[in-house]
Amino acid sequence: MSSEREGALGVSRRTLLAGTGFILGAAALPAPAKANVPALVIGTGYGGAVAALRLAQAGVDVHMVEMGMAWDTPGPDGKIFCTTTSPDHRSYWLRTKTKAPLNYFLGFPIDRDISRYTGILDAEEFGGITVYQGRGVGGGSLVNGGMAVTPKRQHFASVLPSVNPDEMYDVYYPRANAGLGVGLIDPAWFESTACYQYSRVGRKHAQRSGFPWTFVPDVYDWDYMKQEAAGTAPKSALAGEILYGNNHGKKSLQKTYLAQARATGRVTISPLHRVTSVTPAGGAYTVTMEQLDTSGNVVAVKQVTANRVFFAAGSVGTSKLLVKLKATGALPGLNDEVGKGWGDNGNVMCGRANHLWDPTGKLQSTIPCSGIDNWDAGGAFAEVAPLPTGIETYASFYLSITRNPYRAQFTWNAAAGKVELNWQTAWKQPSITMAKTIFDKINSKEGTIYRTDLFGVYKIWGDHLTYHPLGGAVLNKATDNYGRLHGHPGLYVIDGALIPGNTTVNPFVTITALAERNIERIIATDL
Ligand code: FAE
Repeated sequence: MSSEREGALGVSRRTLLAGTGFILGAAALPAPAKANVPALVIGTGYGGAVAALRLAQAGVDVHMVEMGMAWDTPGPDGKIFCTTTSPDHRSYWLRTKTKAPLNYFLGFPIDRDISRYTGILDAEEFGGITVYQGRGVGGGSLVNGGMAVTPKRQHFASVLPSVNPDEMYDVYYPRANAGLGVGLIDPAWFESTACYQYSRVGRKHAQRSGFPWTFVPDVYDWDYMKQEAAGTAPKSALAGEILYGNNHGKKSLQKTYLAQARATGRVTISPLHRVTSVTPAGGAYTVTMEQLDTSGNVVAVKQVTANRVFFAAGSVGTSKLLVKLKATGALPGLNDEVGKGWGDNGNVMCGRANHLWDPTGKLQSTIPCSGIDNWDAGGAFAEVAPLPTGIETYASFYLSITRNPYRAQFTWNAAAGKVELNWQTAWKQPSITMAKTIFDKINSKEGTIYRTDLFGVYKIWGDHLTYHPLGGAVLNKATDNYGRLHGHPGLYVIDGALIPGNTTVNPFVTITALAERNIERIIATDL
């Protein structure tokens, strides 16, 4: 990691060249600059990281293009990432005000002004929903809670109906879990540590109402968290870090798949480069990209020729690119499934107000470690989530993943020159109904009520957002059964866009495992 400080205009060119070995960042090159690469990966999240590592291990040189920053250089405060309690310019992607998922407290708005910067969390607004996504080298792994959940095998047919479950559960889920560094909290420590009192209260309430409660694995380094609690290591999960990055403890992709990919010597990365077009070029593809400064201005336009292009820009990023490229005639062979089958993984949030004799603790680890599983009976799996405010709130907070049936479509609005999503606000109602199968019962049993001060003035449900966008280029529909896009040999989708809207649990283990499966086949047969 470089010790060079980030200046007002962001990470220096020298730092990036040294830190990431990237080949396209040289602003001195005349624009458009031309280069040739065997394989180009758009995006550096889970799908992209798996593709890059496995291609490199197979001897293929890979270039990765990432619209967000490298996040490898400390800011003026000596830290790479800012906390949720003091968000600064690093927190949001090109916003002048924060847009916190939980945007009210005690009925008061908590969002604050920030300077516009290529920050780490994008709250991307469509007509009916705000979609939160990570921006930077590591994609969603930079901002997420690290909850690493493999769906129950009996539910897998509803997640990826065209994929053989045996190969997933015997080979690719284990491979993904190993590659990501997934682990479980020490159950004995869980029982004793102050920072999971909120989770123990969640368990007590779930079990008293007869719901199955379960530990949830995570990629956070649990031994490190014990050291945080003991005061022997700098705090991250215990200092309100999540959403805008964790300075310590979390095994993001930067520390796992991407570190391994770089170690092969075959992978280069261009941060702050946004792909805008991919067009056929005599058996290969011309990839056009804009280089951004840290205010979001385009400072150069570049073109690269690639033999193979992997779309790994995330469900929204990949879908937006493909829908635009099909509609504008750049990739005319794409089929009509492109843009379809998008879902929000049924995300909905709520809080419950506990009795004064049932505190959840003023110290709360930001890393959730448990959930309430009412999927089979009620269609909801609820994370027992933290409210790391630093004060006692007497609140229990939950993010539910539900069996929401609605699927939206991305379309190209030629007049506006942008891609739109037709998700409707009212489509969250089934998710609320399913979440209520858990929380109405708990409230009734405990004699408690819903919190109404967390998402607005007297608003119970956080139903305006998702953390888990899925679909838009669905496996075996927009692509073949291994992610090869129909109509354009050499183009692949390898991220959450492949998954048709729901994974029954948190999605990144499934995205990683599916990418492992698909890239193995692609390397064996296409290269
Ligand atoms: P993703 O990780 O989003 O990576 C796509 C990358 O492509 C990003 O780095 C983009 O900046 C980049 N990109 C997009 N467009 C372009 C372009 N045109 N040119 C260049 N680069 C581009 O995709 N999931 C879990 O399983 N457990 C959790 O605990 C969890 N918590 C979450 C908490 C939050 C706040 C959020 C936002 C998400 C959470 N998720 C969680 C979801 C998870 O992070 C997400 O499903 C994966 O990151 C999606 O992986 P992909 O590889 O599809």
